Amino acid sequence: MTAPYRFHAAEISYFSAKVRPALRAKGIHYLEVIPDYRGVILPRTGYSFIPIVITPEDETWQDTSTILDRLEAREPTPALYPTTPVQRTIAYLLELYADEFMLLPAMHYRWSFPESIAKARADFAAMSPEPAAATKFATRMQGTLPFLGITPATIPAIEAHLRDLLDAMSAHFAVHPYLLGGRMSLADCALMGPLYAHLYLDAVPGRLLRETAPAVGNWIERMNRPDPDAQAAATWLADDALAPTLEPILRLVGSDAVPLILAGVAAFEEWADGQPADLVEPPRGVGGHTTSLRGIPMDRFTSSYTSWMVQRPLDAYRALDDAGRAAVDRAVAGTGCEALFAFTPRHRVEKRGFTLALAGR
Ligand SMILES: N[C@@H](CCC(=O)N[C@@H](CS)C(=O)NCC(=O)O)C(=O)O
Repeated sequence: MTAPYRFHAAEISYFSAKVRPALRAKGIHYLEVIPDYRGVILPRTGYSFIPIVITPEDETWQDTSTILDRLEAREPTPALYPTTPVQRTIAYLLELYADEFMLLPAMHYRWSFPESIAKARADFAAMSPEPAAATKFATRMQGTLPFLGITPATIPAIEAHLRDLLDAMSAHFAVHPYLLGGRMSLADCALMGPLYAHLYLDAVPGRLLRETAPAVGNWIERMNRPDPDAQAAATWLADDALAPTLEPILRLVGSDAVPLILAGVAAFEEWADGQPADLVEPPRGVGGHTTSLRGIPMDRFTSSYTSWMVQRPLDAYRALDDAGRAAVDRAVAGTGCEALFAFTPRHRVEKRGFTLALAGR
């Protein structure tokens, strides 16, 4: 038997929750271990992010999008990435939404309510041999709320978005077990980050989910315990179709998330325009910008990483032939998601090792 993959991850970690169902659905021989920051993660990546995956050949994978891309290439069955134009592009779009926008309700519901805060702090402390370090980390996470745009003024819009999403997902899961039909995809995996690791496990939103959206709870449990044989035998909807019940979800993405994400990318591009030609590695945060959610102004820090994430659905869309792009255009018509596919970035961001760099420099 070959050595197992080693997955440095945590149950209450957003991005760990995105990768875990993929490892399980593919029936991969892996061990989930408590993150070893000092001994493994920092020396191998230069960063303190989880999750990371160490392969049987001792390669280090960091960043869940990269991890899932590589896992799909090495362990293709059951596939998580559709190969048909509409389903493939929508899977990347929902990954972008889950990773970038859903941080708002996930971080709000974890860090705005005393009951949630107390549980999250205790959960962090339990994960760490150094309770003082866990407390420091929790305080730092709590402190990021205003930088993400989570303030008393914007909270009602963030909460309204989540309620609408839970309603739309409940209606969808009443008909289909997964977002694209009969089996899980990249889109389901990505949405497990906010919906499982934060909203299901945290005290206050955990009650909201269980009381108002049991079908979402059932999807979460299914996602975390997939049967690889059943996944391999199941299919996404035939003929590259999207379920009619997915459309309300795409409308929420298009009306609330796409404008907010594009405002962040526009601010990054403006920053990048003004940088000297020898500036290669953008910092993670490059100042701030103002956007809005449901008509409420929102100030946020400008993240270089958002530009990298936006490229994923855009690259998938641009790789299609004319007929494929036309099919995607028809699928998103009227949802607001058209604005994303119409966007052409001036700056391309790429990964060099584990670090982001401005392409061509
Ligand atoms: N884009 C990265 C994000 C990873 C990430 O932000 N992980 C969180 C835990 S869910 C973390 O380690 N945060 C530490 C920090 O922000 O210092 C990915 O997809 O893996």
